[in-house]
Amino acid sequence: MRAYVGAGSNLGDRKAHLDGALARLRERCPVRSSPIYETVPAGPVVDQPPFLNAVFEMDLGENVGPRSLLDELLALERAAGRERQTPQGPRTLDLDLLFYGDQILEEEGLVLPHPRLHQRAFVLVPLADLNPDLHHPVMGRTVRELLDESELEGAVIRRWDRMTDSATP
Ligand code: PH2
Ligand code: MG
Ligand code: MG
Repeated sequence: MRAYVGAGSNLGDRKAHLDGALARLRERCPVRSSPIYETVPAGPVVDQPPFLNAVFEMDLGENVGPRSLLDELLALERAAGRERQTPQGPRTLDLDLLFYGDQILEEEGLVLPHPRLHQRAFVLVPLADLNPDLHHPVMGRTVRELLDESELEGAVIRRWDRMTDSATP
């Protein structure tokens, strides 16, 4: 079972927050990371610092279930000192479950695939680095097609970590 996680940070040591989350996730299963990008804040809160964003591809092996994976992600956010104040506002660490296999789900607090991912360059660009042929089961498009066809927010400013070996597990 494969899951994709969108990671973002725009408070404190942004790179350390992403690296820390990746290290913790790798304690449970193999994880591939996209490159890290610096991105323009998207959404209603315009006046906030730029984000670092990446996407993680988790090879879960067993089917732990999307709810239990989400709980683990939220625990990592809390461990990074995340405080929930302004919705879509600044945060030390944001870990969004983007895809859980090809499951489609609409529950309280958990919608799969993530309901805004197809509008966000800061998700689609790193996702395309990992798997451009990944199929979005609701949009009926691959990640590459979504990236090429859609009007996107959250533009990528630059690659942040050209020097690291982030594509290897
Ligand atoms: N996350 C948000 C709102 N806006 N913008 C960028 N560039 N990157 C994010 O991760 C992000 C955002 C809410 O989670
Ligand atoms: Mg988010
Ligand atoms: Mg979130």
